[in-house]
Amino acid sequence: SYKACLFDLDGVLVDTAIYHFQAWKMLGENFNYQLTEEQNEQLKGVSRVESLNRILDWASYSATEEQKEAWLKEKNDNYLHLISNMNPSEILPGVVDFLGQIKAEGYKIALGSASKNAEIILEKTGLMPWFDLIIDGNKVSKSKPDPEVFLKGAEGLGFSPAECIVFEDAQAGVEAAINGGMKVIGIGEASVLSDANKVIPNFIGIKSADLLLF
Ligand code: B16
Ligand code: MG
Repeated sequence: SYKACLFDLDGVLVDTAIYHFQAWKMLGENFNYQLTEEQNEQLKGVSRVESLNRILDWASYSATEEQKEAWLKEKNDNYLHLISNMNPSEILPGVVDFLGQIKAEGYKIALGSASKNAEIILEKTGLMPWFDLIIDGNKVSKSKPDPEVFLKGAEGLGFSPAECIVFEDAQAGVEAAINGGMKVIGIGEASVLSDANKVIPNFIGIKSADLLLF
């Protein structure tokens, strides 16, 4: 049975996707490109560098490495400004209740996020104390769907992949968990996350006992 729960951050615990979307849209103004919501969907769980590459590709814009570096910094500055006032009210519904239940049952809890800003967000929302281990974009070299972020989580907690269950909202993240040999619960729509073992819309009403049914 499961010993640990590995949580993605953006889209699972908090909704920072809206801030990433705004920050990328602001950046797109530099090269007259308007990012759509459908495209933003494809950037979920994807690293900052890879996201910029995809956007430049969609815009058919070829930038120098130097220009890309400057734009990565600009996007992150936009993003940091947007998340500067985040607070506990932005934790997604049902999350704190579920974390409390699994903690009480003795499950270990780790973060498995592509974001290099994960710790800032956990601090601002007050989620930090729940975590036994944080694996974020600063600790991995391969982007989801590579399983590195979740394998490091399992290993850091001292469990095998089969003892871990992953919660993910993005297609790339669901694939990462599967590639790592882990069970994965999709958060969102079943049509988008069809490879997940089960999909739930959010954590409202989800009990720690449900882990045994997943
Ligand atoms: P940063 P997750 C991901 O977070 C976001 O979904 C994705 O949109 C973002 O580009 C990526 O983090 C990198 O974030 O620019 O803050 O390093 O879903 O893996 O928690
Ligand atoms: Mg996510």
